[in-house]
Amino acid sequence: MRPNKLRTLFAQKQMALTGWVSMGDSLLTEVIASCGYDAVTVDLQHGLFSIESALPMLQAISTTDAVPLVRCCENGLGEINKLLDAGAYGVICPLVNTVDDAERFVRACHYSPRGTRSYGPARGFLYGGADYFDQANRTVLTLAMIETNLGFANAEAILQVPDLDGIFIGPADLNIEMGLAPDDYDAPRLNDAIRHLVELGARHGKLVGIFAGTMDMAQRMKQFGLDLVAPGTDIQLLKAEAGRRIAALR
Ligand code: 3PY
Ligand code: MG
Repeated sequence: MRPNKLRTLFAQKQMALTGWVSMGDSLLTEVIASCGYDAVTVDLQHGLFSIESALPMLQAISTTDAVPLVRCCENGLGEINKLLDAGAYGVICPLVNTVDDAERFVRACHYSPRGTRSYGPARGFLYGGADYFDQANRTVLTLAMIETNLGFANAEAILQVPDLDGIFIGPADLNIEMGLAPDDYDAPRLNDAIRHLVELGARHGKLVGIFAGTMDMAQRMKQFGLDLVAPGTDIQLLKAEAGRRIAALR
């Protein structure tokens, strides 16, 4: 099976960068994927498109070397199975609050006996290779989002769920839960919480990723030692650069 390059980077303790596509368009996804990211995440939670659009987006990513990741819209076997069958090499699951949530997520991503993933890797074979079934459990990455007070309180236990590769921090939702503005990415409480989660990840030998809403935050996350950083969505990148060019020419 085609190796998961993210696993290689993580083994070498190198921070990986993921693009984040939420516009549901395969050409735009191909543009993002060709920019040099280590991975590209197709966001089915907040992306305004349905699962049918995820397939051409994953196909667009695989015209490049970027690893195809998805954020599922919820912790459900059906959608997660379809996305893996479509060739996703990693799943970021939103709103994982308890060990039970994390266990359900890990089971959805793994074939028996570890999990309940059903067999039918239609495009998994094409992207992954003929030995997909033998290697899939070891290849696909599972990242549980910590983005609520409850998830934060349970993070250490969640990190110890077997075969969960790590956590992915949702700073906007975590801010809201802490009574802060979603985009208050410089808030000391948020940054203390992130540092604490990074320490927990290191203690348990698990990965810690994050969405970074600003470049300042992305730089800070690099200093904090995050394993995986998403430095903005496709929409944020377009808006920022269009705004910058317009302002420069006015
Ligand atoms: C959050 O910040 O809550 C996220 O889910 C990032 O996409
Ligand atoms: Mg969120």
